[in-house]
Amino acid sequence: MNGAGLILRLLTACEVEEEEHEALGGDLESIMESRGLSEADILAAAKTYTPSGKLDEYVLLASGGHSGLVLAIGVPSMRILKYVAVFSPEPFQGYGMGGLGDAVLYGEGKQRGRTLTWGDIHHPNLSETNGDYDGEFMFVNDKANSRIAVIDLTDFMTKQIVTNPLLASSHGGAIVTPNTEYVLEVSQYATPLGGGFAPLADFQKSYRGAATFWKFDREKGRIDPARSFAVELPPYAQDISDAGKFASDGYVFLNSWDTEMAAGTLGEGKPFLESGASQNDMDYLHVVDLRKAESLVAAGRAVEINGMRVLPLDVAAKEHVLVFVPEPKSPHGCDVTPDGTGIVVAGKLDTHASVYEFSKIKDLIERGEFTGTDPFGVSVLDFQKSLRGQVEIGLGPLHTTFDDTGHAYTSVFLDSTVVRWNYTQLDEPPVSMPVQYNIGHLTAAEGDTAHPKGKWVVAMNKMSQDRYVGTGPLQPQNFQLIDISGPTMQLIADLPIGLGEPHYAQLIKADKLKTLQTYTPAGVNPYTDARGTGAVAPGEERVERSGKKVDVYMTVIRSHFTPDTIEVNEGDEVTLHITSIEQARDQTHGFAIDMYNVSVSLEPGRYEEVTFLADTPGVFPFYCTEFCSALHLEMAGYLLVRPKGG
Ligand code: RUQ
Ligand code: CUA
Repeated sequence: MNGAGLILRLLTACEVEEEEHEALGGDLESIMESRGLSEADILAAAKTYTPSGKLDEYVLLASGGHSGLVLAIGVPSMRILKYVAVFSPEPFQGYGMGGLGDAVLYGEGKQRGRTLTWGDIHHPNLSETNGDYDGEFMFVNDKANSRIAVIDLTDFMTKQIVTNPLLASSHGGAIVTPNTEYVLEVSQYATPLGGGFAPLADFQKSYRGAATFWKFDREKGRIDPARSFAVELPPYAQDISDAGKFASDGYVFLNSWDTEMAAGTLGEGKPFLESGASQNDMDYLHVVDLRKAESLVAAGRAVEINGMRVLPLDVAAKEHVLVFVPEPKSPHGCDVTPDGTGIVVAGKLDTHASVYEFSKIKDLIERGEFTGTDPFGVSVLDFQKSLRGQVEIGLGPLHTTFDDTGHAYTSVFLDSTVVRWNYTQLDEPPVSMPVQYNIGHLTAAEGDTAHPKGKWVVAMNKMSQDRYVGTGPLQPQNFQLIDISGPTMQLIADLPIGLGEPHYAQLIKADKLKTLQTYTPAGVNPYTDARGTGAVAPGEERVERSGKKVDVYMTVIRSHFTPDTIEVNEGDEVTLHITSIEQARDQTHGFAIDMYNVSVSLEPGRYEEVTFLADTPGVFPFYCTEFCSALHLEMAGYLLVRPKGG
C-alpha cells in the first residue's frame, strides 16, 4: 500500500470510530437504547457514579483471602483504592522486598521458625471505641498459619504480626472487644496445642482448640503477647466468633461444627470429615466469660504452653468460663445484634436464623440450670430456653449484618440471596433478593457496630460465573453493592475481585479515617513512628566504611539520589539508609536495584533501610520506580561491586 492509500485507510477507520462515538455520545435516550440500558440501570448508575474528584462516603476494608492482602474500596463508587500488603510480599509498597517491612513479614511473621510468604485473611476487624469503629487500627487473621496482623490506618501499613504459639489454623478472628482491649483468635482445625504429634486415633484425648485473647496496647498500637492468654477448648472445630456488647459485654460467642469429633477417614474407611462432622443435629455455641477467664488467669490458674498462658479446659468447664448452648447443625455465622441483647446463629445445613437471647443465657447460667455436660465436663444449656426465636431464612444461611431500622440481613449460600428480616420482634415476613452467586459474608455500613448506618450492604459472592468477560477458568469473586435504603433492596453495582477469595469486610464512614499525607518531619521510620536511626538531612549524605561493612546515608528528592554512585567490594555487607526529604503530597519515589531483589517505596518523608550482601560483582543500576517527575528516568545511579582482587 502506498502512502496515500495508508492515509486514506486511517481516515476511514477514524470516520467509522467517529460514527460509533456519535451513537454513544448522543442524548440519554439514545445511549440507553444503544447500550440496552433500562431506567433502573440509569438510576443504579446515578447512585454509584462518582465523578472524578468527588470522594466516596464509605470505605470498604475487605479481606483479600489467600492473596494475603487487604483491599480498600470506595463505596458507593466501588473503586479500588489500595491493596494493603499484610502476609504476602508486595513490591508497590516495598513490603518484603529488602526494606524495613522484612522484619515484620519475615521476622515477626515466622511461624515455628519458618518463613512464610502468604496468608489466608478471613476477617478484617476495625478497632472500636464503645462498640463503634474509631478508624485507628485494623486487625486481620491468617487462617492458614494462625497469625494476627495489626494494620495502622494512619498510613494503611502492616505494623505487626503475632504468631499463635498454640494453634495450627485459626478462623474465628480477628474479632475485637468493644473497646479493643482484646483481639480474639479462635482455632479452626483441632491439633495438639503448641504443636507436637499425636495420632488421629487420639483425637478426643490429645487434640484441642483454643480461644486466644490477644491484648492490644492502644498507646503503642501493638499487641502485647506477654499480657495475652488463651482458653482451651474441646476439639469441636470452632468457627467464627463475635464479641458481646452492652449487656453482653465481657462475653464472646463462637460456633463449632464438629462436636462429632470426626477427623476424616483416618485411612481406615471412616467417613470423610464433611459427613462425619454432620451427624449430630446440634453443635455447640460456645459462650465464653472473658472477665472470669481474665481473673482466673490473673489468679494463676493458667498453664503455660510455648510462652502463652492457657486456662485449661477442666478449669474453664468447672468455673463456667465456658458454657455450651446447642445450635442447629454445622453453623457458620455468629453475629451479636447492635444492642448486644441477641446472638444470631445461622447453620449451613439448617434453614433458620436462630436468635439467642443473651439475658436468658445469663439467667440460666446464674441459676445453674443445665441440661447436662459434654464429654469434657462443659455445662450445656437448654436450646429452647436460650432462644429469642427462629426465622425461616432459606437454604444455607451463613452470616448476618444489621442496619439502623431493626433489620438483619443474612447471606444465604445455596439460594444465592440476601434476606432481610426483623431481628427484634421476629415478626415480619423475610424478604429476599437474589445475588450472583453463592454469597459468603455480607456487610452493611458499620453493620456490626453498636450504631449501624444502614444505606448499603455489600454482598461478597464466592462465584461470578457469567457476570464478566472470561479470563480463563480461574474466575474472580464478585462483590455486589445493594441499596437497602428503600422498601425493596436493589442491587446496583458489581466489582470483580481477582486476587484471592475475600471473606469478611467492614464498611466504615470515610471521615472516620484520619490518614497521613506525608511523614513529617522527613525521616520517619513507619514501623516505629519515630525518626529512622540512619535518617539524614540534606548535606549529611555520606558513605561510611568499617572493614567489610558499608553504610550509605542517602537522601532522595526530585529527581536524584544523593549519593548516586556507590562503590563497594565483592563480599561487603551494604546498608542503605534512605531518607525521602520530599514533603509534597503524593510525591512518592521508589528505590530498586538490579538483581538484588530490592524494591522499597519512599513516600514523602519516609525512611527506609536496605541491607544486602554484595556477593555478585558487577555493575548494578539502581533507579526510582515511580514516575515522579519529568526527569524520573534520570533518577538513577550505579552500584559498582568490584570483584575480589579486581
Ligand atoms: S468465612 S463465607 Cu467468615 Cu472464613 Cu464465612
Ligand atoms: Cu523518583 Cu521517579
